[in-house]
This record gives sequence, structure tokens and C-alpha cells, in this order.
Amino acid sequence: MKKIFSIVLCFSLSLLLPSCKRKKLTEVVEVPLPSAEEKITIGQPDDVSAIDGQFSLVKLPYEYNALSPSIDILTMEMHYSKHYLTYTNNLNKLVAEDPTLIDLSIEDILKKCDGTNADLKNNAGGYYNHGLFWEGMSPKSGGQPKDTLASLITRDFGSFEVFKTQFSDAADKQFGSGWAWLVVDKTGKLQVTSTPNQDNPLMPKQIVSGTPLLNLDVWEHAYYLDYQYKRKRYIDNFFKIINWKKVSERYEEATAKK
Ligand code: MN3
Repeated sequence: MKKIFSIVLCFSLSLLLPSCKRKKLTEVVEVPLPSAEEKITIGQPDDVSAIDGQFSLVKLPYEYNALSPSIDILTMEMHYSKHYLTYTNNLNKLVAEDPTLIDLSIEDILKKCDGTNADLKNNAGGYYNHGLFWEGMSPKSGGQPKDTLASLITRDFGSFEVFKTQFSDAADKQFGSGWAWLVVDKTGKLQVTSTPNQDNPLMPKQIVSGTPLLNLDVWEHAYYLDYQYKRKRYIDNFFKIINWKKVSERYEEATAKK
């Protein structure tokens, strides 16, 4: 930084003082090339596996590059093979240490996440939220939902466009890290909400409770490499890759249980 400053200063002074050594302006600043170890290599989703335990990774139903240009290959690889893997491994370690969690489904574990165990809440949430997120997206999808889900969105929001605006606002206005959600509540009504951190609408003490149908990760790690601060553009492009068929299946499953 000092060097840049002195070059700029020298250049400025050189305009006034001919004695200043102009040759410094032509100095070449060498930028080291990445070493072999630092070279970026993109693996395959199938190369990633969690430590042995109660929970395994949700298989990514497409390649890392499949959602481009909405989500770039490097973001997908880092997100799945690093962030998601870490939540999964941490959850498996926590479950192994706590006999009250053995053999519980992830949904039942989430229902116990009232905040008294922050580690469990963060990692169980991180595991569930990302698994839902991967399967809620698909290449060559987007558009609008069909049939039952389409009419329910019109019934509960007024129109698809109103729903889209509400969901986008929830994602955009979530302060800091968190998620936007479309849920079906216990009365069968669709609702949009957002949660901070790795919280989700299955956990106790949430503003909106319900069964998640669709979610969007707005942690910076989900978009920053490609979009930097432009979260809104990331949200707009997410709508091009929503797997509405999967969202409809989730609605059918959630309401069939009741
Ligand atoms: Mn994430």
C-alpha cells in the first residue's frame, strides 16, 4: 500500500518537480501465480461424503455447474462440499454424544431446538435447510407452479406475482444471514416468512410456524462469489431455477400427513 502511495505521490510531484525519478512509474509489480496446491479444482458432488453417523448428505440432484448462470459452479461446490458437509458432520458428532437424539428424524430433532442448545440448533438447522434447498432447485425449471399449488398461491397471496414479491422481499430484507421460506401452516394456509441464521419454521418459538415447501439461502456464502453485494439480483435469478414440481410434492406430503 505504501508503495502504491509513494508511486502516486511521485507521479504527482513529478508533474511539478522534474527531478523526481520518473522511471519508478514503469516498475512492474509481480503477481505470483497460484502454486499447484492453491490451484482451484472443482470436484464432483459424489466425491463428498459425511463422517459415519445418523445423517448422510442429501445427494445433489445435479452437477455443480447445472444451475449456472443463476448459481455459479464455484459457489455450488464450496457450498455443498464445505459448508453443508460441515453442518452434517457437526450434527452427526452432536447426535452421537446425546442419547436422547439417537434414532430421531431430523424433523423431530428440529422440534427440540428451542435455543437451549445453540450448537444443536445451528447444525441441525444447517443440515435440514440445505438439504431442502438443494432439492428445491433444478436446471431448466423456474416459471410458475401448476395445478393445485398454483391455485393455492392465488388463493392465499392473490396472485403469483404478489407471492413472488413477498418471497423476494423476505429474502432481501432478512438482515444478515438467514433464509426465506414458503411454508404451509397447520391450517393449510401458505405463508411466506424469513428466519435468521440456520433457524427454520419447524423449530419452536418462530414467528411463522409450518412445514417448509421452499427456501432460499441468503447467507453471503450462498451468493457472494458471483453477486457480491447484489443480493436482489441473486434472488431474481433464483426464480429461474425453482423446482416447482418438487415444491408441489412437498405440499402433497405435508397435507397428506394431516
Ligand atoms: Mn448455506
